[in-house]
Amino acid sequence: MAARRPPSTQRGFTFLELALALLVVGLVSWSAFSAYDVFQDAQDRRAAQDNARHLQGQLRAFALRHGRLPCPDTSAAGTGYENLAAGACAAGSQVGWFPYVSAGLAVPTDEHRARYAVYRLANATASLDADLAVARERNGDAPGQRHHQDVGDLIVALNTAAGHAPVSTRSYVTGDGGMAGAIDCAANLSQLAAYWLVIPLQDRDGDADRLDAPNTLAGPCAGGPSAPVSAANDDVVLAESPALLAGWLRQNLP
Ligand SMILES: [Ca+2]
Ligand SMILES: [Ca+2]
Ligand SMILES: [Ca+2]
Repeated sequence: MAARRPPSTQRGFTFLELALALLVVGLVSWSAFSAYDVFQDAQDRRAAQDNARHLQGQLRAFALRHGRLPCPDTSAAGTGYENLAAGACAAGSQVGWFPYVSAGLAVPTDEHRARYAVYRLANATASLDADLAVARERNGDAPGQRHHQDVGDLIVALNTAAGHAPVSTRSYVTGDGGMAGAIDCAANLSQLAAYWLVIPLQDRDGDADRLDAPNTLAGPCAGGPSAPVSAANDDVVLAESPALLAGWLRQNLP
């Protein structure tokens, strides 16, 4: 007589087991995706920081060559050209896009295209003029002389600006939520900026603008460069005070 097979221990998955298995698979792939997102975001931010430093290098080279800072590109579309009128930075142009084409660069994709502001406070007396976007003779060299309207005159303007208090109508940075005080453009004018650059990356605060609060398309205020990245703001800010920029230019005079 043939041995009777023992009853099979195999059986189908119960509905509960199946549901649990699917849940685990779902959780594993979700966490893999979020880890990938975090990694990708960190990479994007590092690239934007490199990009901002590269723009700073271009801007400083421009200053050495032209005796002024670039004039912003105030076109809505960001075509990459300085907003010049009769060869000089148009009055009132102090915030816009970085003028990539005028500075010899290609216009990057939207997420890497920098907002840019420059400090401009003109004065009828040349030695007191602090319009950093305009080349002007500020220390008495006659036309045709070697130092007529060169970087030395920009340094005079930067030294003048270094003595100004920040005001809400001209380029400045607010705090960082830490040492530099509250991130609040209205209540905390932390430091006057000779210029600032903001690379927007993604729209983190969901206002349909890649820039995130406190950065906006409109005003001369930028968030503190040392503010930590947050869930609501991934913008990369680079700013330089007049004193810092003057010091760098003095050390790198042609
Ligand atoms: Ca001069
Ligand atoms: Ca952003
Ligand atoms: Ca936004």
